[in-house]
Amino acid sequence: MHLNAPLAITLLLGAVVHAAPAPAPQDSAATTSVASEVTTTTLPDGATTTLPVAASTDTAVASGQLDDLAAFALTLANSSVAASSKQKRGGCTLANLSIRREWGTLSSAEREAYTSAVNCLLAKNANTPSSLIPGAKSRFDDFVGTHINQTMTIHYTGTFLAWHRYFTWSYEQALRNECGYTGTQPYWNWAQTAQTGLETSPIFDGSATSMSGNGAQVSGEGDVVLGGGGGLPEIDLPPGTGGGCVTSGPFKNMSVNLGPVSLGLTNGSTISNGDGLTYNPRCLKRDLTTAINQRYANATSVVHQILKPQEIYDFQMTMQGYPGSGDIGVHGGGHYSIGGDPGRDLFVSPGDPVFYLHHAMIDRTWWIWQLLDLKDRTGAAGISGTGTFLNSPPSPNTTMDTPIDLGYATSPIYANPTYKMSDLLSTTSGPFCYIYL
Ligand SMILES: *[C@@H]1O[C@H](CO)[C@@H](O)[C@H](O)[C@H]1NC(C)=O
Ligand SMILES: *[C@@H]1O[C@H](CO)[C@@H](O)[C@H](O)[C@H]1NC(C)=O
Ligand SMILES: *[C@@H]1O[C@H](CO)[C@@H](O)[C@H](O)[C@H]1NC(C)=O
Ligand SMILES: *[C@@H]1O[C@H](CO)[C@@H](O)[C@H](O)[C@H]1NC(C)=O
Ligand SMILES: *[C@@H]1O[C@H](CO)[C@@H](O)[C@H](O)[C@H]1NC(C)=O
Ligand SMILES: *[C@@H]1O[C@H](CO)[C@@H](O)[C@H](O)[C@H]1NC(C)=O
Ligand SMILES: *[C@@H]1O[C@H](CO)[C@@H](O)[C@H](O)[C@H]1NC(C)=O
Ligand SMILES: [Cu+2]
Repeated sequence: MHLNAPLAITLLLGAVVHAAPAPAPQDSAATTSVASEVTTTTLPDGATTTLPVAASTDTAVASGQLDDLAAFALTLANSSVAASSKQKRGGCTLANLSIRREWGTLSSAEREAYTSAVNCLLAKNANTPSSLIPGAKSRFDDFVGTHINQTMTIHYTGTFLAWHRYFTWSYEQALRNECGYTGTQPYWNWAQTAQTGLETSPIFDGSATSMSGNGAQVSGEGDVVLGGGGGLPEIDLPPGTGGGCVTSGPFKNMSVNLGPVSLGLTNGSTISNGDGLTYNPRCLKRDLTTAINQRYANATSVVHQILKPQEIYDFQMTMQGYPGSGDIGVHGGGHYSIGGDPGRDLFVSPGDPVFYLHHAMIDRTWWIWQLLDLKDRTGAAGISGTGTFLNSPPSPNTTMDTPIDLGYATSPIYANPTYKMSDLLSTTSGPFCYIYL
Protein backbone atom coordinates (compact mmCIF):
# COMPACT_ATOMS: atom_id res chain seq x y z
CA MET A 1 0.00 0.00 0.00
CA HIS A 2 1.49 3.38 -0.86
CA LEU A 3 2.23 5.83 1.89
CA ASN A 4 2.26 9.52 1.18
CA ALA A 5 5.40 11.39 2.07
CA PRO A 6 4.40 13.78 4.89
CA LEU A 7 2.69 11.02 6.81
CA ALA A 8 5.56 8.60 6.32
CA ILE A 9 7.95 11.24 7.63
CA THR A 10 5.83 11.78 10.72
CA LEU A 11 6.13 8.11 11.41
CA LEU A 12 9.85 7.94 10.76
CA LEU A 13 10.47 10.85 13.10
CA GLY A 14 8.91 8.78 15.78
CA ALA A 15 5.60 10.44 16.48
CA VAL A 16 4.23 9.25 19.79
CA VAL A 17 1.98 6.32 19.17
CA HIS A 18 -0.81 6.14 21.72
CA ALA A 19 -2.34 2.78 22.31
CA ALA A 20 -6.00 2.91 21.43
CA PRO A 21 -8.48 1.37 23.89
CA ALA A 22 -7.12 -2.00 22.90
CA PRO A 23 -9.68 -4.22 21.26
CA ALA A 24 -8.94 -7.85 22.03
CA PRO A 25 -7.09 -9.25 19.03
CA GLN A 26 -9.50 -11.50 17.22
CA ASP A 27 -10.01 -13.12 13.89
CA SER A 28 -10.54 -10.72 11.02
CA ALA A 29 -10.63 -7.64 13.24
CA ALA A 30 -7.94 -5.02 12.81
CA THR A 31 -6.24 -3.63 15.89
CA THR A 32 -5.37 -0.01 15.79
CA SER A 33 -3.17 2.50 17.54
CA VAL A 34 -3.49 6.21 16.93
CA ALA A 35 -0.73 8.73 16.26
CA SER A 36 -1.27 12.42 15.73
CA GLU A 37 -1.57 12.18 11.95
CA VAL A 38 -1.71 8.52 11.08
CA THR A 39 -3.07 5.34 12.55
CA THR A 40 -0.95 2.22 12.56
CA THR A 41 -3.20 -0.72 11.96
CA THR A 42 -2.45 -4.40 12.22
CA LEU A 43 -4.16 -6.48 9.60
CA PRO A 44 -5.49 -9.96 10.32
CA ASP A 45 -2.43 -11.52 8.68
CA GLY A 46 -0.16 -9.66 11.10
CA ALA A 47 1.12 -7.08 8.61
CA THR A 48 0.86 -3.44 9.63
CA THR A 49 -0.23 -0.49 7.59
CA THR A 50 -0.69 3.20 8.24
CA LEU A 51 -3.81 5.19 7.56
CA PRO A 52 -4.45 8.93 7.66
CA VAL A 53 -6.60 10.26 10.50
CA ALA A 54 -7.62 13.56 8.87
CA ALA A 55 -8.24 14.68 5.30
CA SER A 56 -5.48 16.70 3.67
CA THR A 57 -6.65 20.01 2.23
CA ASP A 58 -4.31 19.38 -0.69
CA THR A 59 -6.49 17.36 -3.06
CA ALA A 60 -3.48 15.60 -4.63
CA VAL A 61 -2.45 14.35 -1.18
CA ALA A 62 -6.06 13.54 -0.31
CA SER A 63 -6.30 11.41 -3.47
CA GLY A 64 -3.47 9.25 -2.14
CA GLN A 65 -5.18 9.10 1.26
CA LEU A 66 -8.34 7.85 -0.41
CA ASP A 67 -6.37 5.16 -2.26
CA ASP A 68 -4.76 4.07 1.02
CA LEU A 69 -8.13 3.87 2.79
CA ALA A 70 -9.66 1.93 -0.09
CA ALA A 71 -6.70 -0.49 -0.19
CA PHE A 72 -7.05 -1.07 3.55
CA ALA A 73 -10.78 -1.74 3.19
CA LEU A 74 -10.14 -4.17 0.34
CA THR A 75 -7.52 -6.11 2.28
CA LEU A 76 -9.62 -6.32 5.42
CA ALA A 77 -12.85 -7.23 3.62
CA ASN A 78 -11.12 -9.85 1.53
CA SER A 79 -9.41 -11.44 4.50
CA SER A 80 -12.67 -11.49 6.48
CA VAL A 81 -14.29 -13.39 3.64
CA ALA A 82 -11.27 -15.66 3.35
CA ALA A 83 -11.44 -16.42 7.10
CA SER A 84 -15.14 -17.20 7.07
CA SER A 85 -14.84 -19.21 3.82
CA LYS A 86 -12.93 -21.81 5.79
CA GLN A 87 -15.67 -22.18 8.36
CA LYS A 88 -18.82 -22.37 6.32
CA ARG A 89 -20.46 -23.84 3.30
CA GLY A 90 -22.52 -21.52 1.16
CA GLY A 91 -22.98 -17.86 1.78
CA CYS A 92 -20.39 -15.38 0.61
CA THR A 93 -17.03 -17.07 -0.01
CA LEU A 94 -13.88 -16.18 -1.93
CA ALA A 95 -15.19 -18.40 -4.71
CA ASN A 96 -18.12 -16.13 -5.45
CA LEU A 97 -16.98 -12.79 -4.09
CA SER A 98 -17.47 -10.24 -6.84
CA ILE A 99 -15.39 -7.12 -7.33
CA ARG A 100 -16.80 -3.75 -8.36
CA ARG A 101 -14.42 -1.52 -10.29
CA GLU A 102 -14.01 2.10 -11.29
CA TRP A 103 -15.41 2.82 -14.78
CA GLY A 104 -12.10 4.01 -16.24
CA THR A 105 -10.37 0.74 -15.33
CA LEU A 106 -12.82 -1.36 -17.37
CA SER A 107 -11.82 -2.35 -20.89
CA SER A 108 -13.78 -0.90 -23.81
CA ALA A 109 -15.51 -4.25 -24.27
CA GLU A 110 -16.48 -4.35 -20.58
CA ARG A 111 -17.91 -0.83 -20.71
CA GLU A 112 -19.90 -1.62 -23.83
CA ALA A 113 -21.18 -4.83 -22.25
CA TYR A 114 -22.46 -2.75 -19.33
CA THR A 115 -24.21 -0.08 -21.44
CA SER A 116 -25.67 -2.75 -23.76
CA ALA A 117 -27.19 -4.47 -20.75
CA VAL A 118 -28.66 -1.15 -19.58
CA ASN A 119 -30.15 -0.66 -23.04
CA CYS A 120 -31.59 -4.17 -22.72
CA LEU A 121 -33.34 -3.20 -19.45
CA LEU A 122 -34.60 -0.07 -21.21
CA ALA A 123 -36.06 -2.24 -23.98
CA LYS A 124 -37.67 -4.89 -21.74
CA ASN A 125 -41.26 -4.53 -20.61
CA ALA A 126 -42.02 -3.21 -17.16
CA ASN A 127 -43.22 -5.48 -14.37
CA THR A 128 -45.04 -2.61 -12.67
CA PRO A 129 -48.78 -2.80 -13.47
CA SER A 130 -49.78 0.21 -15.57
CA SER A 131 -52.75 0.66 -13.25
CA LEU A 132 -50.25 1.61 -10.52
CA ILE A 133 -47.59 3.53 -12.48
CA PRO A 134 -48.92 4.25 -15.98
CA GLY A 135 -45.64 5.86 -17.09
CA ALA A 136 -43.45 2.86 -16.24
CA LYS A 137 -42.83 1.37 -19.69
CA SER A 138 -39.59 -0.55 -19.23
CA ARG A 139 -37.84 -2.82 -16.76
CA PHE A 140 -35.50 0.12 -16.19
CA ASP A 141 -38.56 2.21 -15.26
CA ASP A 142 -39.52 -0.29 -12.55
CA PHE A 143 -36.50 1.03 -10.65
CA VAL A 144 -37.31 4.68 -11.34
CA GLY A 145 -40.94 4.16 -10.28
CA THR A 146 -39.94 2.45 -7.04
CA HIS A 147 -37.56 5.29 -6.21
CA ILE A 148 -40.20 7.96 -6.92
CA ASN A 149 -42.77 6.08 -4.85
CA GLN A 150 -40.47 5.81 -1.82
CA THR A 151 -38.45 9.05 -2.07
CA MET A 152 -39.77 10.60 1.13
CA THR A 153 -38.99 7.46 3.16
CA ILE A 154 -35.47 6.70 1.84
CA HIS A 155 -33.60 10.04 1.99
CA TYR A 156 -32.58 11.65 5.30
CA THR A 157 -33.89 8.46 6.93
CA GLY A 158 -32.29 5.60 8.81
CA THR A 159 -32.62 3.47 5.68
CA PHE A 160 -30.90 5.83 3.23
CA LEU A 161 -27.60 3.98 2.82
CA ALA A 162 -28.93 0.43 3.10
CA TRP A 163 -31.88 1.14 0.80
CA HIS A 164 -29.64 2.53 -1.94
CA ARG A 165 -27.14 -0.33 -1.46
CA TYR A 166 -29.91 -2.88 -1.98
CA PHE A 167 -31.40 -0.85 -4.86
CA THR A 168 -28.05 -0.61 -6.72
CA TRP A 169 -27.36 -4.30 -6.11
CA SER A 170 -30.82 -5.27 -7.39
CA TYR A 171 -30.20 -3.24 -10.54
CA GLU A 172 -26.85 -5.01 -10.99
CA GLN A 173 -28.62 -8.37 -10.53
CA ALA A 174 -31.27 -7.42 -13.10
CA LEU A 175 -28.52 -6.54 -15.60
CA ARG A 176 -26.92 -9.92 -14.94
CA ASN A 177 -29.93 -12.20 -14.61
CA GLU A 178 -32.31 -10.56 -17.05
CA CYS A 179 -29.92 -9.06 -19.62
CA GLY A 180 -26.98 -11.45 -19.77
CA TYR A 181 -24.42 -9.08 -18.28
CA THR A 182 -21.50 -10.96 -16.78
CA GLY A 183 -19.65 -8.04 -15.14
CA THR A 184 -20.30 -6.13 -11.94
CA GLN A 185 -21.67 -2.66 -11.17
CA PRO A 186 -18.97 -0.06 -11.97
CA TYR A 187 -18.53 3.08 -9.88
CA TRP A 188 -17.70 6.75 -10.52
CA ASN A 189 -14.81 8.05 -8.42
CA TRP A 190 -15.78 11.73 -7.95
CA ALA A 191 -12.31 12.53 -6.62
CA GLN A 192 -10.89 11.71 -10.05
CA THR A 193 -13.36 13.74 -12.11
CA ALA A 194 -12.90 16.69 -9.74
CA GLN A 195 -9.30 16.70 -10.95
CA THR A 196 -9.80 15.93 -14.64
CA GLY A 197 -13.12 17.64 -15.26
CA LEU A 198 -16.28 15.71 -16.14
CA GLU A 199 -16.53 16.45 -19.85
CA THR A 200 -13.38 14.60 -20.90
CA SER A 201 -13.63 11.73 -18.39
CA PRO A 202 -14.16 8.14 -19.62
CA ILE A 203 -17.61 8.19 -17.98
CA PHE A 204 -18.89 11.37 -19.61
CA ASP A 205 -16.82 11.93 -22.77
CA GLY A 206 -19.76 11.01 -24.99
CA SER A 207 -17.91 8.22 -26.81
CA ALA A 208 -19.32 4.77 -27.53
CA THR A 209 -17.49 3.49 -24.43
CA SER A 210 -18.87 6.18 -22.12
CA MET A 211 -22.16 6.47 -20.21
CA SER A 212 -23.03 9.12 -22.86
CA GLY A 213 -21.83 12.66 -22.37
CA ASN A 214 -23.02 16.17 -21.84
CA GLY A 215 -26.29 17.64 -23.03
CA ALA A 216 -26.30 20.03 -25.97
CA GLN A 217 -25.16 23.46 -24.88
CA VAL A 218 -27.95 25.81 -23.80
CA SER A 219 -27.00 29.47 -23.48
CA GLY A 220 -28.09 31.94 -20.83
CA GLU A 221 -28.64 29.49 -18.02
CA GLY A 222 -28.88 30.91 -14.51
CA ASP A 223 -28.43 29.27 -11.14
CA VAL A 224 -30.27 26.25 -9.81
CA VAL A 225 -31.81 27.15 -6.46
CA LEU A 226 -32.24 24.41 -3.89
CA GLY A 227 -34.38 24.24 -0.82
CA GLY A 228 -35.25 27.33 1.11
CA GLY A 229 -38.21 25.49 2.66
CA GLY A 230 -38.84 25.30 6.40
CA GLY A 231 -37.04 28.59 7.04
CA LEU A 232 -33.75 27.16 5.78
CA PRO A 233 -31.40 29.24 3.66
CA GLU A 234 -31.40 28.46 -0.06
CA ILE A 235 -28.39 26.98 -1.82
CA ASP A 236 -27.50 28.41 -5.24
CA LEU A 237 -25.70 26.09 -7.61
CA PRO A 238 -24.08 27.26 -10.86
CA PRO A 239 -25.28 25.95 -14.24
CA GLY A 240 -23.06 23.59 -16.22
CA THR A 241 -21.68 23.43 -19.75
CA GLY A 242 -24.60 21.56 -21.35
CA GLY A 243 -28.28 21.72 -20.41
CA GLY A 244 -29.98 20.14 -23.44
CA CYS A 245 -30.48 16.60 -24.71
CA VAL A 246 -27.60 14.13 -24.58
CA THR A 247 -26.17 14.09 -28.12
CA SER A 248 -24.00 10.99 -28.37
CA GLY A 249 -23.05 7.67 -26.85
CA PRO A 250 -25.12 4.65 -25.82
CA PHE A 251 -28.02 6.62 -24.32
CA LYS A 252 -28.39 9.15 -27.11
CA ASN A 253 -31.85 7.88 -28.03
CA MET A 254 -33.04 7.10 -24.55
CA SER A 255 -36.50 8.13 -23.51
CA VAL A 256 -37.02 9.39 -19.95
CA ASN A 257 -40.60 8.34 -19.24
CA LEU A 258 -41.37 9.28 -15.64
CA GLY A 259 -41.32 12.60 -13.78
CA PRO A 260 -40.46 15.34 -13.26
CA VAL A 261 -41.47 15.56 -9.61
CA SER A 262 -39.09 18.11 -8.11
CA LEU A 263 -36.84 19.23 -10.94
CA GLY A 264 -34.59 22.23 -10.35
CA LEU A 265 -34.28 24.40 -13.47
CA THR A 266 -31.58 26.90 -14.35
CA ASN A 267 -33.92 29.86 -13.92
CA GLY A 268 -34.30 29.26 -10.20
CA SER A 269 -37.66 27.51 -10.42
CA THR A 270 -38.63 23.92 -9.67
CA ILE A 271 -41.15 22.07 -11.80
CA SER A 272 -43.20 18.91 -11.50
CA ASN A 273 -45.61 16.89 -13.57
CA GLY A 274 -47.98 15.95 -10.78
CA ASP A 275 -46.85 12.81 -8.99
CA GLY A 276 -44.50 12.03 -11.89
CA LEU A 277 -46.06 8.61 -12.44
CA THR A 278 -47.79 9.32 -15.75
CA TYR A 279 -46.18 8.75 -19.16
CA ASN A 280 -44.14 11.82 -20.06
CA PRO A 281 -41.54 10.74 -22.66
CA ARG A 282 -38.68 13.18 -23.26
CA CYS A 283 -34.97 13.13 -23.99
CA LEU A 284 -32.28 12.57 -21.38
CA LYS A 285 -30.77 15.95 -20.49
CA ARG A 286 -27.45 16.63 -18.78
CA ASP A 287 -25.71 19.79 -17.68
CA LEU A 288 -22.26 18.64 -16.58
CA THR A 289 -21.00 20.97 -13.86
CA THR A 290 -17.41 20.26 -12.90
CA ALA A 291 -17.47 23.24 -10.51
CA ILE A 292 -20.04 21.42 -8.33
CA ASN A 293 -18.00 18.21 -8.45
CA GLN A 294 -14.89 20.19 -7.42
CA ARG A 295 -16.61 22.11 -4.65
CA TYR A 296 -18.54 19.30 -2.94
CA ALA A 297 -17.00 16.00 -4.01
CA ASN A 298 -13.25 16.51 -4.40
CA ALA A 299 -10.70 14.11 -2.89
CA THR A 300 -10.60 16.13 0.35
CA SER A 301 -14.41 15.96 0.64
CA VAL A 302 -14.38 12.20 0.18
CA VAL A 303 -11.57 11.56 2.69
CA HIS A 304 -13.22 13.98 5.15
CA GLN A 305 -16.48 12.07 4.67
CA ILE A 306 -14.68 8.83 5.57
CA LEU A 307 -12.48 10.05 8.44
CA LYS A 308 -14.40 12.77 10.28
CA PRO A 309 -17.75 11.18 11.24
CA GLN A 310 -17.40 8.74 14.12
CA GLU A 311 -21.11 8.00 14.35
CA ILE A 312 -23.50 6.90 11.62
CA TYR A 313 -25.72 9.94 12.31
CA ASP A 314 -22.88 12.30 11.41
CA PHE A 315 -21.80 10.11 8.49
CA GLN A 316 -25.27 10.20 6.90
CA MET A 317 -25.85 13.89 7.52
CA THR A 318 -22.43 14.87 6.18
CA MET A 319 -23.04 12.79 3.09
CA GLN A 320 -26.45 14.33 2.30
CA GLY A 321 -25.57 17.77 3.71
CA TYR A 322 -26.69 19.09 7.10
CA PRO A 323 -29.77 21.22 6.36
CA GLY A 324 -28.83 24.87 6.74
CA SER A 325 -25.09 24.21 6.44
CA GLY A 326 -24.90 25.28 2.81
CA ASP A 327 -23.20 21.98 2.04
CA ILE A 328 -24.86 19.31 -0.13
CA GLY A 329 -22.32 16.60 0.71
CA VAL A 330 -20.75 14.16 -1.71
CA HIS A 331 -24.21 12.71 -2.40
CA GLY A 332 -25.63 16.02 -3.59
CA GLY A 333 -22.29 16.91 -5.17
CA GLY A 334 -22.46 13.93 -7.51
CA HIS A 335 -26.14 14.30 -8.39
CA TYR A 336 -26.03 18.03 -9.09
CA SER A 337 -22.80 17.85 -11.07
CA ILE A 338 -24.63 15.57 -13.55
CA GLY A 339 -27.38 18.16 -13.76
CA GLY A 340 -30.17 18.22 -16.31
CA ASP A 341 -33.34 16.16 -16.31
CA PRO A 342 -33.78 13.87 -14.37
CA GLY A 343 -30.32 14.43 -12.80
CA ARG A 344 -31.47 17.36 -10.66
CA ASP A 345 -34.67 15.66 -9.51
CA LEU A 346 -34.45 14.03 -6.06
CA PHE A 347 -37.34 11.72 -6.95
CA VAL A 348 -36.53 10.77 -10.56
CA SER A 349 -32.70 10.77 -10.54
CA PRO A 350 -32.42 6.99 -11.25
CA GLY A 351 -33.92 7.88 -14.65
CA ASP A 352 -30.37 8.79 -15.74
CA PRO A 353 -28.41 5.51 -16.02
CA VAL A 354 -25.31 7.14 -14.52
CA PHE A 355 -27.21 7.25 -11.20
CA TYR A 356 -26.01 3.72 -10.48
CA LEU A 357 -22.33 4.59 -10.95
CA HIS A 358 -22.83 7.49 -8.54
CA HIS A 359 -24.60 5.36 -5.97
CA ALA A 360 -21.99 2.60 -6.25
CA MET A 361 -19.45 5.25 -5.16
CA ILE A 362 -21.77 6.33 -2.32
CA ASP A 363 -21.89 2.68 -1.31
CA ARG A 364 -18.11 2.31 -1.65
CA THR A 365 -17.59 5.32 0.61
CA TRP A 366 -19.89 3.79 3.22
CA TRP A 367 -18.14 0.42 2.78
CA ILE A 368 -14.71 1.96 3.48
CA TRP A 369 -16.10 3.81 6.52
CA GLN A 370 -17.69 0.59 7.83
CA LEU A 371 -14.42 -1.34 7.51
CA LEU A 372 -12.63 1.20 9.73
CA ASP A 373 -14.77 -0.11 12.62
CA LEU A 374 -16.43 -3.15 11.16
CA LYS A 375 -18.20 -4.63 14.14
CA ASP A 376 -19.96 -1.46 15.33
CA ARG A 377 -20.67 -0.08 11.90
CA THR A 378 -22.31 -3.22 10.54
CA GLY A 379 -24.38 -3.74 13.69
CA ALA A 380 -27.17 -1.88 15.47
CA ALA A 381 -24.78 1.01 16.25
CA GLY A 382 -24.45 1.48 12.49
CA ILE A 383 -28.07 2.61 12.17
CA SER A 384 -29.50 6.03 13.00
CA GLY A 385 -32.63 7.86 11.93
CA THR A 386 -36.30 7.20 11.38
CA GLY A 387 -38.56 6.17 8.51
CA THR A 388 -39.36 9.68 7.26
CA PHE A 389 -37.40 12.51 5.57
CA LEU A 390 -35.68 14.41 8.44
CA ASN A 391 -38.26 12.67 10.66
CA SER A 392 -41.06 14.72 9.18
CA PRO A 393 -43.75 13.67 9.95
CA PRO A 394 -42.34 11.92 13.05
CA SER A 395 -41.97 8.15 12.66
CA PRO A 396 -40.40 5.26 14.60
CA ASN A 397 -36.64 4.80 14.68
CA THR A 398 -35.12 2.56 12.02
CA THR A 399 -33.85 -0.67 13.63
CA MET A 400 -32.14 -3.89 12.60
CA ASP A 401 -35.62 -5.31 11.96
CA THR A 402 -36.92 -2.53 9.72
CA PRO A 403 -37.95 -4.11 6.40
CA ILE A 404 -36.75 -2.76 3.05
CA ASP A 405 -38.95 -3.49 0.05
CA LEU A 406 -38.08 -2.56 -3.53
CA GLY A 407 -41.50 -3.40 -4.89
CA TYR A 408 -41.59 -4.00 -8.65
CA ALA A 409 -37.89 -3.24 -9.05
CA THR A 410 -37.16 -6.61 -7.49
CA SER A 411 -36.52 -9.39 -9.93
CA PRO A 412 -39.40 -11.88 -9.90
CA ILE A 413 -36.83 -14.68 -9.69
CA TYR A 414 -36.36 -13.86 -6.00
CA ALA A 415 -39.01 -15.52 -3.90
CA ASN A 416 -38.84 -13.10 -0.99
CA PRO A 417 -37.97 -9.59 -2.05
CA THR A 418 -38.09 -8.12 1.44
CA TYR A 419 -34.93 -7.93 3.50
CA LYS A 420 -34.40 -6.37 6.90
CA MET A 421 -31.84 -3.68 7.70
CA SER A 422 -29.74 -6.35 9.46
CA ASP A 423 -29.36 -8.20 6.13
CA LEU A 424 -28.07 -5.14 4.30
CA LEU A 425 -25.34 -3.67 6.52
CA SER A 426 -22.48 -5.81 5.26
CA THR A 427 -21.57 -6.21 1.56
CA THR A 428 -20.34 -9.74 2.23
CA SER A 429 -23.32 -11.25 4.02
CA GLY A 430 -27.09 -11.44 3.61
CA PRO A 431 -27.87 -11.25 -0.10
CA PHE A 432 -24.57 -9.52 -0.91
CA CYS A 433 -21.15 -10.82 -1.81
CA TYR A 434 -19.03 -8.02 -3.25
CA ILE A 435 -16.12 -5.71 -2.49
CA TYR A 436 -14.63 -2.68 -4.22
CA LEU A 437 -11.26 -2.45 -5.96
C1 LIG B 1 -8.33 -12.15 -1.56
O1 LIG B 1 -7.63 -13.15 -0.79
C2 LIG B 1 -7.29 -14.28 -1.55
C3 LIG B 1 -6.77 -15.34 -0.57
O2 LIG B 1 -5.96 -14.80 0.40
C4 LIG B 1 -6.28 -13.89 -2.59
O3 LIG B 1 -5.93 -15.01 -3.38
C5 LIG B 1 -6.92 -12.84 -3.50
O4 LIG B 1 -5.99 -12.36 -4.44
C6 LIG B 1 -7.44 -11.67 -2.69
N1 LIG B 1 -8.22 -10.80 -3.57
C7 LIG B 1 -8.08 -9.48 -3.57
C8 LIG B 1 -8.94 -8.72 -4.54
O5 LIG B 1 -7.32 -8.88 -2.84
C1 LIG C 1 -21.83 -18.40 -3.13
O1 LIG C 1 -21.66 -19.72 -3.58
C2 LIG C 1 -22.19 -20.66 -2.65
C3 LIG C 1 -21.76 -22.03 -3.09
O2 LIG C 1 -21.59 -22.10 -4.47
C4 LIG C 1 -23.68 -20.50 -2.57
O3 LIG C 1 -24.23 -21.42 -1.66
C5 LIG C 1 -23.99 -19.12 -2.08
O4 LIG C 1 -25.38 -18.89 -2.07
C6 LIG C 1 -23.31 -18.09 -2.96
N1 LIG C 1 -23.50 -16.83 -2.33
C7 LIG C 1 -23.86 -15.75 -2.99
C8 LIG C 1 -24.05 -14.53 -2.18
O5 LIG C 1 -24.02 -15.76 -4.18
C1 LIG D 1 -30.62 6.13 -32.31
O1 LIG D 1 -31.73 5.89 -33.16
C2 LIG D 1 -31.38 5.95 -34.52
C3 LIG D 1 -32.67 5.85 -35.33
O2 LIG D 1 -33.47 4.80 -34.84
C4 LIG D 1 -30.39 4.82 -34.83
O3 LIG D 1 -30.01 4.88 -36.19
C5 LIG D 1 -29.16 5.00 -33.97
O4 LIG D 1 -28.29 3.92 -34.14
C6 LIG D 1 -29.55 5.08 -32.49
N1 LIG D 1 -28.35 5.42 -31.74
C7 LIG D 1 -28.00 4.81 -30.60
C8 LIG D 1 -26.75 5.29 -29.94
O5 LIG D 1 -28.68 3.93 -30.10
C1 LIG E 1 -38.40 28.80 -15.80
O1 LIG E 1 -38.41 28.01 -17.00
C2 LIG E 1 -39.55 27.18 -17.11
C3 LIG E 1 -39.35 26.25 -18.30
O2 LIG E 1 -38.87 26.94 -19.40
C4 LIG E 1 -40.80 28.04 -17.22
O3 LIG E 1 -41.95 27.21 -17.31
C5 LIG E 1 -40.89 28.88 -15.95
O4 LIG E 1 -41.99 29.76 -16.05
C6 LIG E 1 -39.64 29.69 -15.74
N1 LIG E 1 -39.71 30.30 -14.43
C7 LIG E 1 -39.26 31.53 -14.19
C8 LIG E 1 -39.38 32.01 -12.79
O5 LIG E 1 -38.79 32.23 -15.08
C1 LIG F 1 -12.85 20.55 -1.66
O1 LIG F 1 -13.68 20.02 -0.65
C2 LIG F 1 -13.55 20.67 0.59
C3 LIG F 1 -14.37 19.86 1.58
O2 LIG F 1 -15.64 19.55 1.06
C4 LIG F 1 -14.00 22.11 0.46
O3 LIG F 1 -13.92 22.76 1.70
C5 LIG F 1 -13.12 22.80 -0.57
O4 LIG F 1 -13.58 24.11 -0.77
C6 LIG F 1 -13.17 22.02 -1.88
N1 LIG F 1 -12.21 22.57 -2.82
C7 LIG F 1 -12.58 23.33 -3.84
C8 LIG F 1 -11.47 23.73 -4.77
O5 LIG F 1 -13.70 23.72 -4.03
C1 LIG G 1 -34.77 6.82 18.73
O1 LIG G 1 -33.45 7.27 18.49
C2 LIG G 1 -33.12 8.44 19.23
C3 LIG G 1 -31.77 8.92 18.74
O2 LIG G 1 -30.82 7.90 18.80
C4 LIG G 1 -33.12 8.10 20.71
O3 LIG G 1 -32.80 9.26 21.47
C5 LIG G 1 -34.52 7.61 21.09
O4 LIG G 1 -34.51 7.19 22.42
C6 LIG G 1 -34.95 6.46 20.20
N1 LIG G 1 -36.35 6.15 20.45
C7 LIG G 1 -36.77 4.94 20.74
C8 LIG G 1 -38.25 4.79 20.97
O5 LIG G 1 -36.02 3.98 20.80
C1 LIG H 1 -45.69 2.50 -3.30
O1 LIG H 1 -45.37 2.47 -1.92
C2 LIG H 1 -46.43 1.99 -1.11
C3 LIG H 1 -46.05 2.20 0.34
O2 LIG H 1 -44.77 1.70 0.59
C4 LIG H 1 -46.70 0.52 -1.47
O3 LIG H 1 -47.75 0.03 -0.69
C5 LIG H 1 -47.07 0.46 -2.95
O4 LIG H 1 -47.21 -0.88 -3.34
C6 LIG H 1 -45.99 1.09 -3.79
N1 LIG H 1 -46.40 1.14 -5.18
C7 LIG H 1 -45.63 0.70 -6.16
C8 LIG H 1 -46.18 0.81 -7.54
O5 LIG H 1 -44.52 0.22 -5.97
CU1 LIG I 1 -32.21 8.19 -3.87
